[in-house]
Amino acid sequence: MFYINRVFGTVSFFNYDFLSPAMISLDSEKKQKIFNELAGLQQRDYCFSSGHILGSMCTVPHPLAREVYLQFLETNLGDLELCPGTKEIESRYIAFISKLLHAPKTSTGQIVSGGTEGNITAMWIAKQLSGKKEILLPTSAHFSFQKIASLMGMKLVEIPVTDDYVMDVTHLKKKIRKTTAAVVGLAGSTELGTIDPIPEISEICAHEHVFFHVDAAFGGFVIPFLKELHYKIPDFDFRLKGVSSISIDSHKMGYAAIPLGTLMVRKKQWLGSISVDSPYISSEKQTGLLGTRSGAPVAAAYAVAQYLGHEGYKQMVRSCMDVTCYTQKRIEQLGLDLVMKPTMNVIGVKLKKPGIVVKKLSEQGWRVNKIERLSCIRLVLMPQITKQIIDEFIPVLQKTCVEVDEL
Ligand code: 0PR
Repeated sequence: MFYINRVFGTVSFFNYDFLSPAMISLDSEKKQKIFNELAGLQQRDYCFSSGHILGSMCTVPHPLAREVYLQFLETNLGDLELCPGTKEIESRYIAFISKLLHAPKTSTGQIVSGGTEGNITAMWIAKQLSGKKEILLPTSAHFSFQKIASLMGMKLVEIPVTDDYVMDVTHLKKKIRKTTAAVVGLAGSTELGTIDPIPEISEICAHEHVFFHVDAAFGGFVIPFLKELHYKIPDFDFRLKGVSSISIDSHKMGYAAIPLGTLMVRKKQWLGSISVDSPYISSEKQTGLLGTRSGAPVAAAYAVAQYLGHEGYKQMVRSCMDVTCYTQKRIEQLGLDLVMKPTMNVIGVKLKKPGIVVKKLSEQGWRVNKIERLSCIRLVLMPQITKQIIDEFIPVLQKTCVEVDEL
């Protein structure tokens, strides 16, 4: 067994003395048995390449992400001295996200595992900075805030939404108080892909000196490109002075591998409020929730961003919106109603019994989500969904809706 020592460029034998030869030599029979077991179980999973997953906010990772992920499997960004190269990749990826979100020079980013950790980290900072515990958020906010309330003893105050399913700013104004730690706005809601009136909320928060977190887990890789494609949607990024932090997920519309998101904060020093001394690792301080964390998804996402570039993401969003528009038309032709005109590549289809329809579709191999709260099913038109797939899906949806008296 040999390996290339990347630091000194030498080739040496890998010291596997701590394992018996039988444990490391890849006995082909034994390996096959394990693979068979795993493959048997994996067969039960739905896979994105089937085209039948219409309700997930994730997608098939870009082929480059696969290759790079494997190459960085052993890296640990929790110990920066061991991985200065991977740390540099992380910095370059944060610089890419920073540019996408027009973050100012004073800002910095924290790599996180996704939207949940991004929201937790943002609220942790808001609590530390303000010493307060109340979070004002729209009723449409992601359930990760329930975890935040429970973990950090914070209180959630729900702000109602308008008929367009976005935060009602008049209510927000009334609810901001001395005890408010943070306001949360959505740039791409989980249920319908709506965008809250971020510019108005930003102005209110700047005026009241309240921390304003934008949850752009889904919309962060969509809205910048929609704007360039001339869609009329609100601004959502750091160009708005009242925006304090933004979380954005690469494992959703960033076409990268799970798990990866970034939390960008307006001022570098804010991360100090969530840093702890780390006396027995190479860096003096460690920031954020995790200790050991893989560099593999970071390197994979950076590779994808380098490969696709701004234009590549824009093309992807254009194509997702094209398929969304097509899907909307086909659904309306069936005689079903949408909850609202889609803002981005998420569609809510109104149904009387969404749970039953979802179950029946699942039995036929199609995965969509039920949203009982809004009496609808949710379709997410991710990059792997084509018009041909929609052409296959529509007759199945029609037949199912007829069977259960929805049509
Ligand atoms: N914020 C928003 C606006 C989200 O939509 C989500 C997840 C999160 C935060 C939390 O992100 P993580 O799950 O990355 O921590 N929204 C997706 C959803 O609930 C998560 C998801 C993705 C679920 C793919 C299923 C799935 O197949 O739909």
